[in-house]
Amino acid sequence: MPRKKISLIGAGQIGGTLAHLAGLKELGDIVLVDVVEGVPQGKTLDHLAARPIDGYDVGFVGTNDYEPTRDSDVIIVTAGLPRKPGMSRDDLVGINTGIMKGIAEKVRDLSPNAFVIVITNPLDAMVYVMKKLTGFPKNRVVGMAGALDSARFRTFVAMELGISVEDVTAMVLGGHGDDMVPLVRYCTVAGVPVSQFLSKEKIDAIVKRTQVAGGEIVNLLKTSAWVSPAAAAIEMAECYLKDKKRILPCAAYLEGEYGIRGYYIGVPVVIGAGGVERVLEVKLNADEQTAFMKSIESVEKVLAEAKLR
Ligand code: TXD
Repeated sequence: MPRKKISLIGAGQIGGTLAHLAGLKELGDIVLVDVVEGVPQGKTLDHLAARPIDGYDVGFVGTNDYEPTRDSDVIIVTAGLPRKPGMSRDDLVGINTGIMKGIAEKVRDLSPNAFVIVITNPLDAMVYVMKKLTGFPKNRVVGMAGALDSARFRTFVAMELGISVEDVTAMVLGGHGDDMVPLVRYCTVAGVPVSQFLSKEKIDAIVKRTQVAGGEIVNLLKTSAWVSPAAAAIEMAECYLKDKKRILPCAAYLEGEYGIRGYYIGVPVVIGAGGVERVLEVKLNADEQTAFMKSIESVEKVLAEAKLR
């Protein structure tokens, strides 16, 4: 069976890490695309030389042109500007929308059957632009945010309890912003509700730290995180390529689910060979519903300000 083709549009911090993780997992041949001459080409040579050491055989191509991306199976988009200290994700909407528009046309024309994972911020708006301008069905355009935010929530619970991250399950819904919704009620430690192990105060502190975890890193690194975002996107790509049918919180296009229509927002979905195969509707109590709707309002505001709707 011929190898799959994974094109990474944007060969920066996250793009380079995507390439490494996809290579290590032998998910397919990898095409790195960037507008900066030399960056995709140089990173490709670096990745090619890592293969003999870790023993994986995939192709890497670095290009400033889109032709090598033709007929990609998966396209992961990180092209755009990351945040600097003091910037909100929403501050990026203007310039990154313009970048998304250019990319969407190439994706539509060259890879009409691709599964597209958008990472670029502001995420819920950029994935909306990608779907709108490619014209792809909703199951083949998805945003990566909830998988990362949920991993951050799990990490902080595990750190607090001094236990393995493998034994913490958690789900963060809503927009990829400071008003995202970590669902405490559904967070478990070895299947047991986290409230049996941590006080409300501790849990509330972890919720807050999860909501601002991206900004915490930006303040330290002076740019966005890249390892964990890349890991989350590769987890999604692997679910698609291997038809794993895992349930992951992703920015999905809703058409009535959760009472929302016509927006991308973070909800639990099943990802398999059909892409976003199903949206799972979990029951929300009054407080969770209020927080979820507040998160939606933030997404609606960004789309309206950018005149995207
Ligand atoms: O959870 C999430 N979704 C977020 C997303 C987590 C972390 C970072 N988040 C966002 O991802 C961040 O705010 C940015 O909008 C993107 C990419 O972050 P990254 O850290 O990878 O940014 P870099 O290192 O600046 O890489 C972006 C690359 C850079 O090399 C540019 O030259 C390139 O994108 N770029 C382009 N490539 C192709 N085509 C076009 N038009 C283009 N414009 C810029």
